[in-house]
Amino acid sequence: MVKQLDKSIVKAVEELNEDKVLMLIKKALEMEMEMDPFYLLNLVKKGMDRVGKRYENKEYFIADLIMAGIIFKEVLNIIKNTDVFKNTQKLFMGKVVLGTVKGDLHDIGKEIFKGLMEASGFNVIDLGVDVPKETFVKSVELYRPEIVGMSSVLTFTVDAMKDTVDALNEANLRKNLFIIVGGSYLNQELCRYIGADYYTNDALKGVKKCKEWIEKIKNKEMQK
Ligand code: B12
Repeated sequence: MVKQLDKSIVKAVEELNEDKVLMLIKKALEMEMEMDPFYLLNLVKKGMDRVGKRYENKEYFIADLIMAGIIFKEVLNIIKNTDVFKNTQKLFMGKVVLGTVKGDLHDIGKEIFKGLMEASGFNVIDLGVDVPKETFVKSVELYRPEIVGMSSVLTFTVDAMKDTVDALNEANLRKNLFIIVGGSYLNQELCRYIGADYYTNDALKGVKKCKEWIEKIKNKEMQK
């Protein structure tokens, strides 16, 4: 039953059948015990990857990518009402400056990371999409966050990430600042090239790493 529902969700996303996707997601959430919101997000992501493949194969066009984006945002709106995205313990962990880098308009991954960080008690300063390095630098000067998060899913915007890290270094803002980058194409080698502290293709892993960083800073301060 559950496996069938999994397949139906991935397929409905791939076919860009908005009504069916939303109906199935609501149905899956009602089955609480069996479907956790993360698992559901991953199913939708799987469907999105297939949309991407169809776009590469020229079966789908830009309008279809736009539709895929709309569907994912609607799913996210539903899932954001679940406990996974709520700061139920009213924690305050620290500040994060977050944005999708210059040249890139994709924001779904960023929104997922933002929602999860807020649920974990972080104050997220969201700079939006297509964010120039200068805006990152100014925001770090202004808000003094413990973490900078950058998102990019277009391979050709990797240099925008590198340039942003370089600009933060040049502005002498790197001390005690953890830089985390996220995006589907990133890997260890690119992370080194960019000069970030950590990369991930998984928002949840990113949140875990950010929490570890905050713990590290707190421990350091206690030892002073
Ligand atoms: C929807 C979509 C769009 C929508 C985006 C809508 C929106 N609001 O975001 C629109 C229509 C705008 C779009 C436009 C384009 N797109 Co597009 N798009 C997609 C699609 C289908 C889904 C992307 C997505 O949201 N995935 C789901 C999210 C959840 O995944 P994610 O972003 O990877 O995020 C996860 C992790 O990476 C991580 N993460 C992400 N960011 C961060 C940040 C931090 C700090 C952390 C810790 C983690 C983290 O967490 C997330 C969940 O775990 C992909 C295909 C695909 N396979 O991804 C193509 C894709 C990314 N697009 C592509 C292309 C080519 C384009 C265009 C250039 C098309 C064109 N000719 O105009 C334009 C570029 C516009 C621009 N300048 O940005 C290519 C990129 C290829 C490449 N080599 O770079 C892809 C891969 C399609 C393909 N297979 O060809 N697109």
